[in-house]
This record gives sequence, C-alpha cells and structure tokens, in this order.
Amino acid sequence: MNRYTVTSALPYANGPLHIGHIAGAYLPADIFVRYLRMKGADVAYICGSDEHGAAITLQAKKEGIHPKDIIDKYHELNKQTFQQFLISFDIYHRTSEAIHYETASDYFKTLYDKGVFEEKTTEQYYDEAYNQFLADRYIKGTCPKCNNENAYGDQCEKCGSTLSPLELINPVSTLSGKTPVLKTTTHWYLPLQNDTNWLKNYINEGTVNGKTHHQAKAWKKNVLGQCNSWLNDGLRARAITRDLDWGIPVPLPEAAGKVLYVWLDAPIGYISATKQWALDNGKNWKDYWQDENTKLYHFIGKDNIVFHTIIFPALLKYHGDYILPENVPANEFMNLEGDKMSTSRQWSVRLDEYLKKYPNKVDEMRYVLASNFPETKDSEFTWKNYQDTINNELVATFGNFVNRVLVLTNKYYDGVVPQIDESIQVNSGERLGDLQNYETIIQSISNKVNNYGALIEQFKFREALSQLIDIASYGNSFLQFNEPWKLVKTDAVKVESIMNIAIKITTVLAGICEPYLPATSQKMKALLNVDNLVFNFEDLESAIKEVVSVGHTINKASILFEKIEDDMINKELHNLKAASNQTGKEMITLKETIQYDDFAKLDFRIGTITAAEKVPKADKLLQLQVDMGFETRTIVSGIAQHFEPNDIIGQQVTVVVNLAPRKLRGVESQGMILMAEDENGLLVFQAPAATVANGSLVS
Ligand code: B3M
Ligand code: ZN
Repeated sequence: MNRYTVTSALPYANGPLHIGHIAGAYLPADIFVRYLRMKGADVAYICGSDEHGAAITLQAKKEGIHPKDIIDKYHELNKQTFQQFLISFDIYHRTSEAIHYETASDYFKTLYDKGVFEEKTTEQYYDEAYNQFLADRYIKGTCPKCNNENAYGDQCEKCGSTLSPLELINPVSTLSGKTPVLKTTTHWYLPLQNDTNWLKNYINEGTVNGKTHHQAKAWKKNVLGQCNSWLNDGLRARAITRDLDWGIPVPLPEAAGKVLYVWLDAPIGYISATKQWALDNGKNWKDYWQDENTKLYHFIGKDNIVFHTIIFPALLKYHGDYILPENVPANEFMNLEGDKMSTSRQWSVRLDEYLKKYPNKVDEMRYVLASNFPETKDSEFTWKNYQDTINNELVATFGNFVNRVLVLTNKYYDGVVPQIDESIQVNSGERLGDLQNYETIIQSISNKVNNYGALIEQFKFREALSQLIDIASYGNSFLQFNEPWKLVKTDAVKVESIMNIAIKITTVLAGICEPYLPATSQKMKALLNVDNLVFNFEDLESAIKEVVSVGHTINKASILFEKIEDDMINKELHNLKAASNQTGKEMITLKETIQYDDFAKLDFRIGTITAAEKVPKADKLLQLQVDMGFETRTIVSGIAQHFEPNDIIGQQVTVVVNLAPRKLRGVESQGMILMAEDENGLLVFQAPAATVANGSLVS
C-alpha cells in the first residue's frame, strides 16, 4: 500500500484563521489527503499549533498578558474552526506538548553530537532598556535592498528578502523603540553554506546522492523560482538558537537562557505530532518519516517556502535517518476585494465568524476557495464571485442535475433504479444528436474521472474542480438532450435506460466530489441510499454497478445547495467595510434588508407616559399608561431596572401602535415603546426632540 505523510503549515496560535490561510495551506492539503484516502492509501495528515516565536511573545507583551493566555485561546479556536470546516487532520497537535519538547531537544542534540553545528560568538543588537538581544521581529529598520522602512530583522515583507538584523539600516528595537547597542553572544549555526550543491540537485533535478528522489521539475514553478533565487544568491550559515525566554531550551549546559529558533522547532513539530498520533492509534511513527517508500508532502503558503525546501530538508539530511519532502506545493496569497488580506487591519473573512453565521455553508465556501486557489499567482476572493460561483456552478449545474435525477426517479419509478438496455443509443451529454450506447457514455465519464484524479495528483486543484463540475454539466446536458420528461409518453423503455445512466452519473459525482465537498458527498450518498459507498477510482464501473444496481431504492429528493441572495453578500460587504474603517470596534451584523412596503406596515406614534408601576413578581417589567391622543394604551415594557416609575411620568415616547397585543405576566401589552441601547446597556427613550401632540405619526 502507498504510504503518505502530508502536513499543513502549523499556524501560529496567536490569532484566528481567515480564508486566505485556508486557501493557502489547508484546503488544498485536505483535498489531496481525502483523494489519497479514497484511493486506499495509508495517509497521516498532520497539523497543529505553532506556539513559539516572536509573533506570539510580542503580541503578549503588547497586550500585557502571558503567551500562554494567547496560545491556549487560539489553539482551541483554530482547532475547532478546522474541524467545522471539515479539514480532516489525523491530529491537530501543539508545540507546547512534552513530547514535542523532547523530540525537538533530541533532534538538536543528535545534530550537535554529530558535530554538525558551528558555534559562533558574534556581536548582536541588544536593547538595554529591556535587557534583551534583538533578533527577528524584535528589531526593525530600513531594508538594504528596497529601502522599505519597516523591514524586520529576519525578513522584509515588501521585497521578500531574507535579512539579518545587522543588515538593517537605522535599526530600532520593537520593544523600546530605541536604537540598540551591540553586544556579544554565542549561538549555534546550521552551516547551510555547505549545502548549496546537493540542494540544487535535489530541488531541480530530483536527485539525491545521484539517485532519483522525485521527478525532475515536478515542483511548482513558483516554488522553484524562490528556491533558485536563494540557491543562486549563495546560502549562508543560519543561527538556530536565540536569546529568549519563550521556546524550547537549548539542551546544552552552557546555553542557559537560550532557546531553539522557532523555525527549528516548528517543522520538528510535524514529527512530534506524528509520534503522538502513532501512539494514539497503534502505529509506528517511523514508517511515516523514515521509510524510503513513504512520500512526504508539505502544504504551505509562499512565505514559508525557504523553511520547507531548504532549511528543513537540510536538517533532515544532516540527521540521516529521515526521508526528504517529495514535494512542497506552496500556494501564493489570496487577496480580498482588491486588497491584501490582514487580520490586524480587519480586512479579512474570518473563518470562525463565517462558520458561526453560515454553519451549513461549509462546502459552498470550500468550493469557492478551491475555484480561486492562488496556485500559480495571487488570486482574489470577492463576495460577488462567491455568489456567482455558487449560484451558477453549485446550484444551477451540480445541484440542479442531482435534484432532477432524484425527482424523476421517484416520480417514474417510486425511487427504484430502473432497467438498462446496454445496446440502446441515446444522446450523450456532449452534444445533441451524438448518439452513444451505455458503454461509450460510461467510458467518457470514466475518462473525465481519471483526468480529475490526475489533476489532483499534480496539485492542479482548480482544474480538477472544473473537471468535476464538467461531469455534473455533462449530466445536465444528458438529461436536457434526451428529455426523459417528454419521451416518457412515447418510449418508456428508453427512458428507463436514460434514467439508469443518469443515476450512475449521480453516483459517480457523489463519490468523487468528496475531496472538495465532503458534506455534500455524504448527503448525496444518503439520498442515493448508499451511505457506505467507498468509491474506487481504479474500477469505476464495478463500483457504480455494485451500489446502484437495478432494483435498488433511492430516497426522496432534497435540495443540495441554496441560492445565495443579494442580501447576504451586501451584508458581508457592508460588514467588511465597516469593520476595517473602525478597527478596534466590534463587527456589527445588520438585520436583513426589508422593502419599503415592509417598513410602511409599521405605525409609529408619539404618546406621553401618564402612569407607571412595577409589574408584581417581574423585576424587569414596568406597566405603563400611555396617552396616545386618540386613546390611552396599557404598555408593558422591560425597563424596570433602568427607570424609577415616578421619574418617567410625563416622558414622551415613540410607540409602535399596530403591534399585535401580547400578554406579559398576565397583563395585556397594547404596543411597544422604542428605546435606544448602547453597548454598555444604557437605555434612552426615543422621543421627539421637541414636544409634539400625542398621536402624531412618525415616519
Ligand atoms: N507558524 C508560520 C506561519 O504560520 C509558521 C509555520 C510553521 S510550519 C512548520 O506562517
Ligand atoms: Zn525589502
């Protein structure tokens, strides 16, 4: 059996996930993994929280809390979000676990004992106010390559160059904002300068020690481009320890106060997570990391390329017992409505918030993201495109086809799969008048399915998705061209064969859509009454024949996807803009848009409170008498905790006078008064700015 270890980048547990993260490193991997499992492969799909690094310590410092408060919160949130989005990790581990500390320390120790590292004492920037050395994000300055004034000590986000703090022009500490001083410190370095040659062969030719490791040029162009720009620049020794108090202690007696560099510990996190998973599931972790027949894949975003294609492979090779990545299919970035996605600027679609609002639209979002994966270049998410893609492809094509098949089968045959005459000629789904028999039709579906699988194996997820929707579209045309609803009156026997084929195409879809649309696949299997369908890619025909044999009964139709209305996307666009304009304020969700006619139904009038008393045994309610001019109304209002009855006599109020009466604690309330409430719970009467006659209309 083929064995695979597949990883998705371990997200820093310092913030929520947005759809850009998902489109980069998670959904593509999940599609790949689900596809592999469907082919019967033995897969370990590994992920977890990255809990170290300056991103986390700096944020904790800014918020005046401990890193632990941040990582515990976001570890749980992100784990749950992934689960709800049906990302099918075999384990979602964390780098704060003891097994990880042990694995990472041992790894360092093994390489240290082999004499791999260079130990160097050098001058480094130091913040005297904070008594701390400044590496990575602790130091900022002007990029020597592009003059960006906000480059970090490890990287310039503008031009993408990797930097060291000493290269920065006008360096300042991000802790104190002061200019740092130079001070000596000792660190351990990975001597990457010695690795350029073998890495060039490994990455470009796919050979290691003269033997083929993977197919030459199999890696994606965007990945090879970055790797080669690194390799051609010439690699330099890289420090893999830091002077910090947050991280895994360097396991050497002389290294007190030093920790492993986060980019040493995090990828080893893949290994420790696999160990934990193996322990929990009676597996041997070494099969997944040290057996040459196992294929290792890292799914990441483009900002993590160098760490997974150069630094981690070097660490694996220096150790000696490990396999090297077969491929690192990194994606570029996904933008949002014409701008870069960013959680801090609140220009993003947070996945946890999306799932809270639309718990039943998981597959819809998976579909839209997959159809826009930034596979070769940056891509863009817009809500309009979300709506159009779902309405045109999932609702009008996929859902429509499946629904028609289920409805017609129930209508004509009470849900029982009808006979097929394999020699009968019917219109194919390709063209009207293109007559084919059963075998030819199934052959062309089978070709499409094979093509779909091949595209997934090449990480061409967007194209594979088009191939999937093309099969649904074939099904739709197949029905359209053969018009069983007309033919049923003149040639009922032929219609049986047509519907039999249509049911088979539906079954194929139910099986193969699973990597992209797992919830839909499950729902379709239930509708087809084949819940246990295990789809076999290699033998399509026997798979579908077996599960939808003649005489098998399917269930009643039910809609797979609902149309996305303008309302939803307008609301999302409004929220996005509101949130990004007032960063720091809570996102508000407006109520659904109404038409003028809805509004015109409401009758608002001004009245004056003439009497008020507490409703017995109800601590929140006041019973009011309100003079409406034309009559006096009794109104029960939930304001008792905010106002003394005597204080509000004489207060003018706006009343909804045509609200159906309602009994509250035995008292009939004949209307509702309008109040404004702010976020602190302060209640204010909505009264006219100047006194007007009771009974005046508000509109
Ligand atoms: N936590 C960086 C990131 O989230 C880092 C990935 C680690 S993968 C081993 O972009
Ligand atoms: Zn730069």
